[in-house]
Amino acid sequence: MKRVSRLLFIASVVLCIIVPVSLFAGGQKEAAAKPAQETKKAEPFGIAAFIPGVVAGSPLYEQLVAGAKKAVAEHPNAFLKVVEGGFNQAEWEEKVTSLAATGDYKVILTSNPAMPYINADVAKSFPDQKFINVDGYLPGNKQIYTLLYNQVEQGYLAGYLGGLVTKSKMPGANADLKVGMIVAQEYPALTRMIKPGFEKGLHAVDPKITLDYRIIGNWYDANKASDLADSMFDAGVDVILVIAGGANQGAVNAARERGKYILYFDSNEYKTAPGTIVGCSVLYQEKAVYKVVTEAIEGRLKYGTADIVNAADGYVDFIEDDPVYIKTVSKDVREKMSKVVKEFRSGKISLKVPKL
Ligand code: RBF
Repeated sequence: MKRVSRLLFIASVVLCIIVPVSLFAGGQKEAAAKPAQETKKAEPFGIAAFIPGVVAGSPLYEQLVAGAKKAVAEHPNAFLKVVEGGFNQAEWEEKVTSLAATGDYKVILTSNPAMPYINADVAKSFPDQKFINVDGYLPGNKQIYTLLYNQVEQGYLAGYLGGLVTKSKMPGANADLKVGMIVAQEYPALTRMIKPGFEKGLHAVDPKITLDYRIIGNWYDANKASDLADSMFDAGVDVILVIAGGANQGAVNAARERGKYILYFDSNEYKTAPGTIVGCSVLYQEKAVYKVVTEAIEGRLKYGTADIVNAADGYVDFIEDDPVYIKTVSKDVREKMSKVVKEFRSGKISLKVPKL
């Protein structure tokens, strides 16, 4: 018995040595057979899209995800993870830090004007981490690329249409010359670019137009947006610009019920409330994200740069060819609007971006 078990032991030791060695040799042979293919394969390029809020209902975040997905789909070595940071802004830095700490992502991609400062803080602890921050501005940080839209022009385009609508004979318009604006919260891009641009557009139509301006206090409370819109309509407002992410829907519903009008910002949303949304003053963030993410994956993006793009560059625009717009807005208004839109697109009119 003893001999048998000794033999079995020796046999298993021999097997243990021979089998893996032959497998290893086979593996080596396979590897040696396709070295060209191995070297051609690009390094994995991970992108974490950090959404400061939630994607659904926030036009620029929806566009960011769409643009990043498109760029990633064209590069087999790239992959994308979308992380929603939620509405507690105090938690964003910790969440971005956790993403950087994984070391899994070559780039952290994000969007809004508050994020460059958070990214810059996180960058100090992770010197190899790169950041792309669209809808933001921070020049001179070697780890961060930012792209700012000229929102003075975007605001002006919304304001010009708002002014034309409030002065028009369209069924929801009255004689009061009062236009509204509902925002989620205040921040420099809003108070120094968007709001002054909007007022400039209104006053280019008629200096007597007054602005009824209200703040919700967060980016999700659709009920509060609806209450604010109702009280503004009661006060004689007939058209409201909304910049409140997920809360926008409350104002849109209130306007629909009262036969009044909404100006939408950032994305083409005419079809979501035909007859109610009278103007969409947009940013082509999907196109911008697609471009810069492609450059990042291909190693061509210049970190440390802060670009600013406007209507003449093709990133700020007003949607005037949508059938819903053409059906909703009277011809005289559309013709006057079209003249101004063309002047922005050609660069004949351009507005300066202030210091933020
Ligand atoms: N826009 C949204 O649509 N949804 C959001 O949740 C949202 N959160 C923001 C939080 C902060 C701190 C800041 C500064 C901006 C936020 N924005 C949000 C606004 C967005 O960046 C942009 O200014 C507006 O969409 C107008 O273009």
